[in-house]
Amino acid sequence: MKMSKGQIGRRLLGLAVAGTAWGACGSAFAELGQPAPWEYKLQEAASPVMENITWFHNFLTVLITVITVFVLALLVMVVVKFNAKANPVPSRTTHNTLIEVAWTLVPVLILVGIAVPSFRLLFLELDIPKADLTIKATGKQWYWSYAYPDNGKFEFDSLMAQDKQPRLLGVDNEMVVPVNKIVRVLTVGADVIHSFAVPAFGIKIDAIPGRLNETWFKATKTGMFYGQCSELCGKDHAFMPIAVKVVTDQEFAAWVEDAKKKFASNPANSFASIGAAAQ
Ligand SMILES: [Cu+2]
Repeated sequence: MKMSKGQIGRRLLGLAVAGTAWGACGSAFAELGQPAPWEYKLQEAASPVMENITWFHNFLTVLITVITVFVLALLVMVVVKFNAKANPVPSRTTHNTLIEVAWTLVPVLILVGIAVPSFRLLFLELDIPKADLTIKATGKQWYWSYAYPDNGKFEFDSLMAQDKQPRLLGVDNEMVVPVNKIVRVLTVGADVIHSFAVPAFGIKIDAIPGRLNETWFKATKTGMFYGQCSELCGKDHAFMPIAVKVVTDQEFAAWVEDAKKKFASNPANSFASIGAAAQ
């Protein structure tokens, strides 16, 4: 079937409109703590670190857009004004001190402007504040185990639950944390390298066998927040989600009491009972 120019134009216009509509859907369906269909932006921030990451990302996006448009404009100007037809007798100018100083200094200043907030963000992520509680996340093939050494030394496994929503992110036992408290997360790998990542909190840290890594987050909103193992760790790498439930202080205290009983029979907790027996 041959299309006229008008038909092709209308088809292209239709595609552009559809693309814009998808884009709009992405933001319309954006949900806190989990991915949304056609989402193209970062997940909504639920921690100070993620708020900073989002700001830095937006800042860089604006900056590179301005630079790219500026360079494109210069190129278009050169093509139009200085081609052989429009400019048959080229200028023989070889140096211009002012412009040479400018095109050296301006990029340096831009890089300094990027470096300052970049380092500030790095320090925010890596300089771990005094923690209100510590949770140890152990990556295993292919699920996570969470230990609460500050709250009764219990540990439990968190496996993906097929029947739970959101699909491939729901788990049987969520990691539970109190809202507005600084949580220190220790990560370790039991077998191979995994990676503990929760986008809404802006954390992603490798869980390596024989090495304890640490990071932190302060969840500023209650609700469910999902992440995934982010280091290719074997055949079920895609099926070891991370689900973090952020609750109030009272709810957290109640959960700790329940969890101590519920997970008492977990063989992983034997270290606690051995410790008690030795005393
Ligand atoms: Cu993994």
